[in-house]
Order: sequence, then C-alpha cells, then structure tokens
Amino acid sequence: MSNASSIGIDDGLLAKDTTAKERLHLFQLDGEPIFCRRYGGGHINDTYLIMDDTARTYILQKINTFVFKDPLCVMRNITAVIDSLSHTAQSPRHVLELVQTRDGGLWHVDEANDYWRVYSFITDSVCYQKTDNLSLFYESASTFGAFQKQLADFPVHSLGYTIPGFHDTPTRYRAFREAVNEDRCGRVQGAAREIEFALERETRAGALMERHAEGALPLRVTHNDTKLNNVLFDRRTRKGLCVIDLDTVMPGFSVTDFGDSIRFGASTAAEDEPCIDKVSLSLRLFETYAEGFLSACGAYLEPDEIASLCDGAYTITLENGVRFLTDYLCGDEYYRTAYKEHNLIRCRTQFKLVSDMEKAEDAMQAAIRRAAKK
Ligand code: ADP
Ligand code: GN1
Ligand code: MG
Repeated sequence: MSNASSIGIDDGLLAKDTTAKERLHLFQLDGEPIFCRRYGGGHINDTYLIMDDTARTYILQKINTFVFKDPLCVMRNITAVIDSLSHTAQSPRHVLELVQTRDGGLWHVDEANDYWRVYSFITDSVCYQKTDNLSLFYESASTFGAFQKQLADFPVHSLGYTIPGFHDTPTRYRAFREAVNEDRCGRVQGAAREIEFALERETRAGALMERHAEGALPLRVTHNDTKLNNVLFDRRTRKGLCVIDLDTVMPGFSVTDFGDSIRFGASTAAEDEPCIDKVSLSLRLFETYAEGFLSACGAYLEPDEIASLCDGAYTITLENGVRFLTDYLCGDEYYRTAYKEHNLIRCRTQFKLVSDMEKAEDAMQAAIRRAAKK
C-alpha cells in the first residue's frame, strides 16, 4: 500500500482549509497554487499536498506546537541538517529542499505564532505505510543508515533538543505513572492489563540510558522517528531516495534509530492493527533491516553500538507502547486518533512485539552477528 503522489486533479482546487491556502501566497512558488489537500499518514503535523499552475508540487506543513514547544529550534536544526546533507547528496531528489518565503526566509510565523514551511515535493517518489517486500525494506534500512553516515561528522552538540527527553525511556515511564495516578479520563481500569505489562518491564526500560551514562553509547545526530513512512523511494526503481520528517533530528543513539524502524517495519501488521493475532515480529524483516542498516553505516558504529541494536529495538518498542498508553490515559491529546480506543490498540501492538522480542532474543542477536559479518 502506498500514499503515493499521483495527483489526480479530479478534486480540482479543494483548499477547504482556508488557513492553509492563505499561507501559500507567502511562499515563492513557481506559479499560482491550484490544488491543496490534506496529505499523508503522520500522527503529528498538518501536512498538505500543493500543486501550482506550472504543475510543480509541494508539501506545506504546519508544525504541531503542542508537540514541538520550540518550533524555532526545530527549523534551525532542520535547516542546518539539510545544508549539511546537500553537500553529499547524490542528487537534489536525495535531500529535502525548503522553499523560500517571499521575504527570503525558510519558514513563516503567523499571527497565532504557528510555524509554516513548504518543501519541494520530491518528484516521482513513493512512500509506503507498510511492506513485506524484503528488498524495499532493505532499501529503507540503507537509506536511514546512509543518513547516519552522512551526518557522522556533523557537530552533534550544535543541534538543539526539539523535544527534551524524547527517547529517555525512564522519563517516559514517569509520565506514564503520573497518568495512571491521575486517571483523569477514568480509563485506568479498562487498561489494567496493559498497565501491568508496562510496569513489569520498567527496570529494563533504562538500559540504553544506563549504558550511555557508562560511556558506551555515544550521542550522534539521529533522526529519532525512523518509520518506513519517513523515507521516500524512487517510484520507478524502488530505490531509497530521501529521509523526510526531520523535526526530531537531534542528539540521540544510533540504536534507537535502528529500533524504531524495527518496531514499525518488521512487524507483520500495521501499528494500529486491531486484530492482535495478525501482529508479530518478522525475523526475516528484522535481519533484512539489520543487513541494510549495517551495510550503510556499520563501519561508523562502535562495537558497543552494534551489540546494543537488539536492546535498541526492544527499548523503543516498549517506549512507544508506554507513550501510546499514556496518551490514551490522558485523553488522546498528543497523537492524532481516529476513534476512542485508537491509542490503546496502538499500545497493544507494541506490547505484542515486545513479547515477541523477549522470546526471540537469541535469534535476533544471531541475526545481528550475521548481518555485521556481511
Ligand atoms: P508527519 O510529521 O506528520 O509524519 P511528514 O513530514 O512525515 O509529517 O509528512 C507526511 C507525509 O507527507 C509523508 O509520509 C510523505 O508521504 C509526504 N511527504 C512529506 N514531505 C515530502 C516531500 N518533500 N516529498 C514528497 N512527499 C513528502
Ligand atoms: C509520531 O510524526 P510521526 O507520525 O512520523 C511520533 C513518533 C512515534 C510515532 C508512532 C514527534 O511520528 O515519536 O514513534 O508517531 N512523533 C513525535 O507512530 O512524537
Ligand atoms: Mg512522518
């Protein structure tokens, strides 16, 4: 399945969202905008697909400032990282490009203090929500791995933290405990099994942070949201093209980037699959991703990092489950949801994957060793 970009003008100029439409005139598009509609499957920002009368396409986004409290930090990080990536990108389609505003800036701040930006739509690209195609998944891995490699010499401490403590799993657990204690939506009782599952694993949740404190996991420039739908592929060759969704690029652990791709892409079902029997960890997809990732950036990683890849997958999967559960208990303020139990369903899929990883620990480690040797 893809949410690819075949832009049927069948809808003509929709632009029901007048605010988004008005913002377009503030950017230096090639022509007059003639098409504007909501786009993509992201849980956070408001994203629109735009076409102008020269048939050039763009992505317009409003940053979610409930999630990103410091949008200026987000845009500064993004512009610095895009600038650096542009020096080594194989072609303009391999890196995001921000379209300038009419007054020469790279983003627009409106009267409500909302931040807007426009990217060139990467032409002939396709984006997947899910795949069981091994070569496609391998491509996503080598694209994220190449992103790490390209930024290996970037001064990591020059980046701000766009969300402080984003992948600090023990801090996520503290927020979760608070949500349980407050029970402000009366949802605790209905989520008792999931709450128990999370609490039973709290001690293991701190493993990466502890290893970092001991000096084992270095801070690197990481993406921190390495879902399959945050990489674009060439529509024709199906080769990985470009890493997108750079809002969470900040200092982090390489193993977390690896792990986030696993929990999303090496599952046999969607992140919000309601039928839990369909959800399992695919060891084939896991090994394929490890091969692709390590082929691109293995030489830049320290042995400790390679040895911690499985823990990265485990921790980030647990963390995402805990985050979805916390948001469910708090009344769904953070993630976009389509129905009342949506976050609880998402939490269950993550916890199913956590259980699978507990059972498959040895097989996962063996797969990493094989992939590292290739
Ligand atoms: P979110 O933070 O909400 O996930 P993204 O930045 O990932 O937002 O964008 C949402 C979707 O829009 C992506 O999954 C992708 O399909 C599409 N998209 C974003 N930027 C581009 C781009 N420059 N070119 C083509 N498609 C894009
Ligand atoms: C959010 O924006 P999107 O949909 O790519 C979230 C990630 C979660 C993910 C779960 C800023 O990502 O951390 O892992 O949903 N992004 C933010 O699907 O919180
Ligand atoms: Mg995204």
